[in-house]
Amino acid sequence: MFKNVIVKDPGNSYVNGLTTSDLGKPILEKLFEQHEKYVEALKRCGVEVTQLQANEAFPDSTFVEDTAVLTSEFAIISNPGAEARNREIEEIVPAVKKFYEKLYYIDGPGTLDGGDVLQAEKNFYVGISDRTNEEGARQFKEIVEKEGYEATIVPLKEFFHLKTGIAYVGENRMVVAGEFIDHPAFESYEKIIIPKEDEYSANCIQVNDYVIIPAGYPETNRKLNDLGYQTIELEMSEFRKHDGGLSCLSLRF
Ligand code: CIR
Repeated sequence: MFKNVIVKDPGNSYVNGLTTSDLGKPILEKLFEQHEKYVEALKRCGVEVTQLQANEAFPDSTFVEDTAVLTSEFAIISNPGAEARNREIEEIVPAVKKFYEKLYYIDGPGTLDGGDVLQAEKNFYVGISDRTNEEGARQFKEIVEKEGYEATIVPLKEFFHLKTGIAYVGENRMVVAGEFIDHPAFESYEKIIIPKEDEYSANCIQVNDYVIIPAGYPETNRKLNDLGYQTIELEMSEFRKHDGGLSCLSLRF
């Protein structure tokens, strides 16, 4: 069960953030409304929400997931791989320290974005991407192994972050898309396969009794409902314009 989440409001500078998509300029009014609905959905899942204020100096800082990896016992502060985002950790450290005594850090030259880390019970999967380098993944693996977890390093071929294309929804089940559908690292899991046209919905989050999914993917919704999951659908258009998904907007612990 998750008891807490940390989120951070998006600011007006969000429009100046990083993106690889050609989906157009984010509309701030819609962005703020979508973020509010996200926070409401988390509260409905029964978690306590720590809501950090927007920081206009860091346009992408609403994507808090990239700044840390939080487990039930310890926290790892990441070292975000995009230069423009690296100092986002300065405001996350004090927020995380309110909950954790045991903090680890990924140090340069290692880089790691939390979006490249997937936890499934006692197993971690760490993507090597444009943001997470081998040294960052190695440091992460060393830390979690010391803490009694296993870690598998997964070099990415196409996805932006590891969790762009995969989610763990409990009960040994993964939601998988693209390069992860047949990936040997995930072969021991039962899989909910997401086809190319619905790929964005592979980034969903299980929070206690619910799975939160992006709106507009009835097939993904149906697959989850058929397996007995209760779902909450959320509009994500303005986050998607800047390569963001549901998992990116919170740290859940
Ligand atoms: C970035 O390029 O860093 C942001 N515009 C999007 C980050 C998305 N985060 C994630 O997938 N964990």
